Amino acid sequence: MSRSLIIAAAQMGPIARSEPRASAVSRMIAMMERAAKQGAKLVVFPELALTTFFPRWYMEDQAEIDTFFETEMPSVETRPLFEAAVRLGVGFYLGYAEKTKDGEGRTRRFNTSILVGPDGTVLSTYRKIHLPGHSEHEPWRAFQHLEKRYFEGGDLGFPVAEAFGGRVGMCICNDRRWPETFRMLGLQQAELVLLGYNTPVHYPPAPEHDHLQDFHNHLVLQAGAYQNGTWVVGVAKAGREEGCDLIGGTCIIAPTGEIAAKCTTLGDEIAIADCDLDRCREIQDNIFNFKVHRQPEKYGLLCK
Ligand code: ING
Repeated sequence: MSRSLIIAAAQMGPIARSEPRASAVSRMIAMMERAAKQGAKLVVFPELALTTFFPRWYMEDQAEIDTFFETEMPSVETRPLFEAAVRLGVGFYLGYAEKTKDGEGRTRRFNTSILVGPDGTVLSTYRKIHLPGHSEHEPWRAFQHLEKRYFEGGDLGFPVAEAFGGRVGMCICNDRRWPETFRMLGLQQAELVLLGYNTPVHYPPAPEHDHLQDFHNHLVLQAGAYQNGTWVVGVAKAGREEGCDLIGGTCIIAPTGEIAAKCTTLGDEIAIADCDLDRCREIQDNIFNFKVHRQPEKYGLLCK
């Protein structure tokens, strides 16, 4: 019996700055219900899926910035999503801005994702490690990208959890561009890597690459999948959000690097694939059999 898992990538169109979390949550529940009708057991939502992508603005008032963060999960507004998951017997990946207190009572802020089981429990938490953009106001840019200002770098490493019958890892947006992300998960035998992203078409430091954003998105997802023999699900917050065009390109990639399913719009849309986790063996036991072929003693520079 193969370990097949029907997965839905649930792309979201724009979320307006004024859009209440309840609205984003009801959009997600609608997609979760459609996915469940098609047999999906796991639904993947985008990065920062509860609000508009607020790092595009320079803000100084911490109280205003904090309106985009969640201080509990689930919260009153997100509980309906957890309840829908239990009702439908479906798990999900959710990206959101996490505001929390650490052991010493200090306030911490992360760009976070969670993996939630069909019983509504949080199975795994990840905090974004590669924060792109800048930390000071740069008015020359058409829009800001202040993730380095509003978030701290993740402190949970790259966890892989036993879930949904396989080994499931997570990352977030810019993480996908770094081969180290996928290799850290691959070295833990990940069979499924879930990630959400908010990727503007326009990249102010190199506008000559704007036309390559969709190509680079699939390039890194397909490479990450193939070079580590894992399924990869990449889910966009897409479309023109508060005047900023975000790419779509939501897709499910097989361990061979092939695109198994993808979205074709820039709105709320699900793409579904039947993911046989045993197919990871085709790659992990052969071309990328790390034990047999990998030469870590030659890679010292990688961790300098
Ligand atoms: N967004 C973008 C990403 O890495 C970016 C930032 C855009 C980097 C375009 C390079 C080019 O997809 C987030 N949220 O990381």
